[in-house]
Amino acid sequence: MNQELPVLIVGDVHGDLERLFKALKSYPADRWRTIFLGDLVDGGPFGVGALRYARDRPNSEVLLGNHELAMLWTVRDRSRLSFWSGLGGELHDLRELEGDPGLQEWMRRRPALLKLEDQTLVQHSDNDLYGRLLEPGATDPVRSINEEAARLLSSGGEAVLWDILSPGKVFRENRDRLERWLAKMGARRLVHGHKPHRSKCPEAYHDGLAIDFDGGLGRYGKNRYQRLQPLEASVAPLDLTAPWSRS
Ligand SMILES: [Mn+2]
Repeated sequence: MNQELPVLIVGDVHGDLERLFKALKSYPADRWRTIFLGDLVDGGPFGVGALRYARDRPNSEVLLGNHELAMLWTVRDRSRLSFWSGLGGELHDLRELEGDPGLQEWMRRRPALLKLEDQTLVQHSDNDLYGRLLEPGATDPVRSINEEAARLLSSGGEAVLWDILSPGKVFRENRDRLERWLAKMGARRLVHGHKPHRSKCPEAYHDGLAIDFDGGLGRYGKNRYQRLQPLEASVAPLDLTAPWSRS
């Protein structure tokens, strides 16, 4: 990973590979460090295609979203099928993933969180429940949470993770919780996806302490994803969206 490259954030894709290609056209992979916020699958027809594309894009990192989790859960336990279908799961994508153990294994190792060099914390869901995975007294909280998430994903602990990854809008409604979470993680600001905003660019709130990059990129699925916001609402360079970080 070339950490000298400027950071490009990609919000929730939800199976819309065509719009993802279009959004990334002006950001060549060799010139950007690309961070996908998770939820590449479900809601649209090319979820596994989008996952593979993100996996294979040079200089890229992919975070675990609640939809990747739900899909992995369904692969392990077929009785989850109707639950997952209700989330927008595509049966052809499930078959594709079932036939690709290597991709499953790669998905199970996706980090829940990342912390960038400028102390930006990056995670899929906008809540502090990730803290449940933190081992008390851990010297590296991000690593501790990621290790516990990986352990749960490889030992049938999907239900625990689901309760952590599915709630959203926690920080929008409670700035104190955001500030406490950032302090706990030793971070200065948060970048997340998961809950679609309505702006034309990634939506910063609480004075830029948090930025939501879920700009409803996917054209399919639920109504909230059919507003056809500009691609720039979901895919954008990090620093340009937070003027305070350049000071
Ligand atoms: Mn999500």
